[in-house]
Amino acid sequence: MSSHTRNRRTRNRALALAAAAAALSLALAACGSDAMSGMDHGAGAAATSAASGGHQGHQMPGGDAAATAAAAGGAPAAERNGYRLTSTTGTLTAGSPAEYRFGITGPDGTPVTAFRTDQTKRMHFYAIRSDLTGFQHIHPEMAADGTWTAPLAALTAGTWRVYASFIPDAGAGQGNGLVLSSTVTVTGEGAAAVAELPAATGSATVDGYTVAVEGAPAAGKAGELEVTVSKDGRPVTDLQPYLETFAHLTAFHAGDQAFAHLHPEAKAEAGGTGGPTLAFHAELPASGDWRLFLQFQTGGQLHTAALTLKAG
Ligand SMILES: [Cu+2]
Repeated sequence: MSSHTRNRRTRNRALALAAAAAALSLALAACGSDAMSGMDHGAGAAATSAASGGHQGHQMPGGDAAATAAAAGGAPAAERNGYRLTSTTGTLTAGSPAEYRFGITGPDGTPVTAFRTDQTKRMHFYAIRSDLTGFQHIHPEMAADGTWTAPLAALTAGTWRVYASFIPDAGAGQGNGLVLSSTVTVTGEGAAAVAELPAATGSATVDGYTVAVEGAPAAGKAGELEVTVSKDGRPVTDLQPYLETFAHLTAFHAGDQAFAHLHPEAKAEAGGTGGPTLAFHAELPASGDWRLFLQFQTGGQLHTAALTLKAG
C-alpha cells in the first residue's frame, strides 16, 4: 500500500469514525439501523414493552443484562411507539409473483397516510426467508386509504419475515424513523428446508463485480465498514446513484432476523459517479453472523451482492 493511499485511508477512517460517533445518537433515535427486540407480531404488550426498552439497553451495552439481551436480539416487533404494521396477507403461495398488502396504524389506531420521503421513497420494504436467503428490497405503492401493496418476486416456500421501514409524518412519532416487521408463511414444497448460512468472507461476487468488505464491527458500537467494488481486478468508478447513495447496505442477523440499515457516510449527487471505495456507518446491535446485502447500480442495472460478516 502506498503512503498516499495509507494516509488517505487513515484520514478517511478518522473522519468516518468522528462522523459515526456524531451520527450515533441520531441513528439511535431515527434510523432503521436499530434492530429492536420484540418477539413477534402476536406477542402484543410483551413485544411492545420489550421494544420500548430497547433503545435504553442499546445505548448502554454494559447495563442491565436482561435489557441488553432484549435489545441485542430479535427482529423488530410489529408495533413500536404506538405504530403498528397490520396485514391481511397471512400466507402466500410459492413459485410465482405475489402481492403483500399492509398498512401502518398510528398511536390513535387509524391508518397513517402521511410519510416522509427518506432516500427518495416514503416506504422501504424488505423480505427475507428465515434462513436469510431470498432477499428482496421493494418500494411499495400506497392507496389513498393507507393500504400499501408490495409486489414480491416469486418466493420459495417457508417462513418469511417482512420489514417496513418508514418515517411517519403524522401522530406522536412524527419524524422518527421506524422499522416494523412481521412474518408471512409461503406454502409449497420444501417449506422446511433450511439453507446453511455461508461462512463469513471478506468478499462476494455478483454480475462480474467483486465486492470486498473491510472492517470488524463490534456489537452495539458505532464503527465503520469500508466497501470496495472492483471488476476484473480493476477498481470500479462508475457507480451510479441508487436511492441517493452509491450503495445501499442492509443486514440481517442469523437466527433471529434482527435488521440493520447501514448508512453511507456520503450522499450521492444526482448524475454523479462513485467508487471504488464506499464507507458506511456500521452499527450492528448484536454479535454473531450477519448477512449483508449490498445493492449498487452501474449502467442502469441494479446489482445485489450478499456476504456474511461476523460482528464481535
Ligand atoms: Cu428502499
